[in-house]
Parts: sequence; C-alpha cells; structure tokens
Amino acid sequence: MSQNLTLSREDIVRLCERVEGAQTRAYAIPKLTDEYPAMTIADGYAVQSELRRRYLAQGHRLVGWKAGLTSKAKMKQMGVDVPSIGFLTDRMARPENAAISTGDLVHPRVECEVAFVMKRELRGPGCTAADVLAATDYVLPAVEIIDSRFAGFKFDLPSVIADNGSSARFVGGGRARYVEELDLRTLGVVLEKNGEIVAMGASAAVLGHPAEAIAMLVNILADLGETLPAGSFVMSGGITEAIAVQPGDSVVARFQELGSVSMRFVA
Ligand code: 0L1
Ligand code: MG
Repeated sequence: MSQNLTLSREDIVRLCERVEGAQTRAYAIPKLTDEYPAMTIADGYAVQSELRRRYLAQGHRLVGWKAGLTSKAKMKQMGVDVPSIGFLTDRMARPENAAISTGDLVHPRVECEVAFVMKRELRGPGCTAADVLAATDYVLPAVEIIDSRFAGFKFDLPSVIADNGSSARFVGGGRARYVEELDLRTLGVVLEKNGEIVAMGASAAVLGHPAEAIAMLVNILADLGETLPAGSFVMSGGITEAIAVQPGDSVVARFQELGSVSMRFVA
C-alpha cells in the first residue's frame, strides 16, 4: 500500500467487529472516518483483511474477489476517484432466478458486471490486462447486489474498503464464453427492473476494458501480500450506476453475447 497504516491492531479489530455486526445483522452504521478521520486506504484494507480472516475462521469459503468503483459513472455516483477491491465467499453466492431476501440487507442495489473465472494463478505487481486474458478460463455475465452498511450512503473510500466494498450477494448466469470469442470492450448491457429499462451501458465503461479492472485487482492483492488463485470467480465492476431494489422487484440483466441473468427480491 502506498499509504501508511494509522490504526493500531486494537482499532482494526474494533472496527472489524463493528462492520461485521452491521453486515451480519443488517443495520446501518456511521462511516468509520467519523471516529477515525485520519483513516487511510491501507487502514481500510487492514479492516477488510481482518473481516476476511474472521469469516474464513467461521467456515465461510473464499470463492473469489471483486473490483469495485471501476467506472466513471460509479466513481461519480459515490464521489470517489480510485477503484477498490473486496472478497467474495460462498455465503454471498445466489443461483440464477433466485428469490433474494432483502430482510438481511441494509441498502440493496444491483449492478451488471462481467465475471472472469481464472484457469491460472495471477500475481502482481505489474499484472497487465494481457496477463489477465491469458490466465482466464472463461467469462460470464453477473449481477452484483451491493449493500453499503453506511447510514444515508455517506462514506468515503477507506470506510467502503473496510466494509468489503459493499459486497453482499452475487449471481452469475447466462452463457460462459472464452475471451477469444468476444470483444470484451464493446459488450452492451441493458438492466431491466420490473420490465422497464433502468440502466444501460457498454463494458468499456469499466476502466476501458474489464480485464484492466482484474489486473488492477491483482496488483492491489500484491500490495496485500496475496495472489489471485486459479479457479477464482472475479467480478470486474459495475458497467452502469447501481440501481436500488426492494421486495417485489424482479431484475433481468441482458448482456450482448453473454445472455441474461435474472433474480427477484423478496422480504
Ligand atoms: O462494487 C462496487 O462498485 C463497490 C461499490 C461501493 C460503494 C457502494 O456501495 O456503492
Ligand atoms: Mg460491483
């Protein structure tokens, strides 16, 4: 990390317990920088790493990672200027066409993403989009259900990173495709909620090419002393802005060349 840690080990554990409580019992908390205004991005990742350690110790299985805040639309929506990463576990995965409960979420919103499944381990620093494409087994369309636990969506980058990049649920679906078969920069996506188009975009919105977002993720992992293992499921970031959902909503994300991903939301 280019920034330094300002939090003590005790502060990291305390903030991690605060975030874990908000995530597992679905309540909103003030952004962490209200209490720790000097908190850095490195501090945010220290809290996130402690959260990952605790969930894995509780039996959750790490299945992959996500890049977040990777499009200009998302950065503008959230008032930040640098992307982030978060981890994904088996407990967050939901099958296609699932009924997803909102009762255990705070502020659920959906976004359309291209997901990569890796056939080889990748390690940074210096990972490039070409390295990512060479190490990719296949890509598939996905919808991420993000859930910021910060009251009134008031947060900053260190707080969001500590909250695991708002990771909550994800659904993969559609058609798996080899990267050689597609132009991953120009894939169009249309997001429908209750039969109405609510957002649309093209995959180049994600740092110019979704593989760039995965390379960025691998390089951040290197800063954290981690690699991206073979078999990982990795989401490259929202192509459009995130759309709020509530019980009764049904959502379909239609991806050019990759098919669609559907789900509905229940109380
Ligand atoms: O997946 C993401 O782009 C992370 C979003 C983090 C902030 C939010 O909750 O919108
Ligand atoms: Mg996302």
